[in-house]
Amino acid sequence: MSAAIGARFTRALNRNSLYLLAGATAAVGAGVAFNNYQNGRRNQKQNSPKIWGTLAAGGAGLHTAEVQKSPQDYQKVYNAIAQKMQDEDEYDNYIGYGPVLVRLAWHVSGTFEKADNSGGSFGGTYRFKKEMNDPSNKGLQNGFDFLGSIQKQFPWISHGDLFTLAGVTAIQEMQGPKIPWRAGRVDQPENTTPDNGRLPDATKDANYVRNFFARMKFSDREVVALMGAHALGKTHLKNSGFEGPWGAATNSFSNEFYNNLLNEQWKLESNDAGNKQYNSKSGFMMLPTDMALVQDPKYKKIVQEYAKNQDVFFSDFAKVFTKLIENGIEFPKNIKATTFKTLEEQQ
Ligand code: FMI
Repeated sequence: MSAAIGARFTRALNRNSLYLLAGATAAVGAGVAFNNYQNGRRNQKQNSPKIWGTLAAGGAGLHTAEVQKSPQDYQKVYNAIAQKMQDEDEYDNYIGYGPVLVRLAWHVSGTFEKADNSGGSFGGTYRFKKEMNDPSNKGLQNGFDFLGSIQKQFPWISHGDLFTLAGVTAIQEMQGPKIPWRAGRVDQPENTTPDNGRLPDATKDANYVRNFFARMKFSDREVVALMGAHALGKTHLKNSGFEGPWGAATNSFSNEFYNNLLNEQWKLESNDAGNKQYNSKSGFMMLPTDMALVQDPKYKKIVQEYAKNQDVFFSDFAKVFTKLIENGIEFPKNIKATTFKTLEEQQ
């Protein structure tokens, strides 16, 4: 198939699935609740996965991705984000925007609920007030505002694609692993915005972490790999009620988080907001959920492995981050992953 015919085929598929998705939205608008949470718990009676089941071209209720642009177009978006990260490197006392963009990609994806495939990165619903104002999302507005000019420059990109592509860009530009990325998320209307309360609570223990991430189909190994992103950035009292960085290299992606977990002398202390966090003499901190990864023997084994071997961590992280940002989405075979070149590689 020539590229031109391929592109036409994609567009035909797009219209079709758009129509189907519009049908779903209408059904939801007509009062068929599929998205009803109370205190973070699903109301099973109102679960109506059948609606989604009848919709998607392929899988059981998954959103079907659509794509209209070439890998070169997405590389241009990557470059614009990467360049802006360099130009505005003074953000957060010269940590830069990388960490907050990674956290944004995670939080827009972390609302996914496998019971009915609601939430997740597909619909780009973080752009709506309800999700933006979720107390768990405090501070992420900075990442959203950073992306405003990029969205203006590339008005064709969906919010879900932009948020996830920004996370991938940030990881790669901070010397992290290559993360092959697939396009095709489609903006969904406001009434599909997931309720607040779907993101995890940082004050909890290993069992809580395990159960929480099981909701999104993540194994122990995947949870430990994901949490390694806490090598990046810092906690901010005004956002989360915690304070301090997890390590020294706050804008360089590495396995430092695991080494610090194992090697620092940790002391449980109350911070200025009255929340308990672990502090070390080096000025680093750990959340209770981070410390759970060395308190639980199964998690600890994996922490030790990643501390010893950064390559294994990088390879596992790339896979699990892709899974996180693609949860709930079905990608037709014609949508291929793009592996972006870093700005440095293009010089
Ligand atoms: Fe983390 N995070 N995170 N985090 N995160 C941050 C900052 C932060 C939690 C809590 C938490 C993941 C998982 C989880 C990431 C990346 C990732 C903060 C401080 C808190 C309290 C926010 C602030 O500004 O005060 C958990 C325990 C509960 C939600 C949790 O499960 C995952 C999976 C990732 C990505 C893979 C990054 C990069 C940051 C730094 C943000 C910044 O602005 O510096």
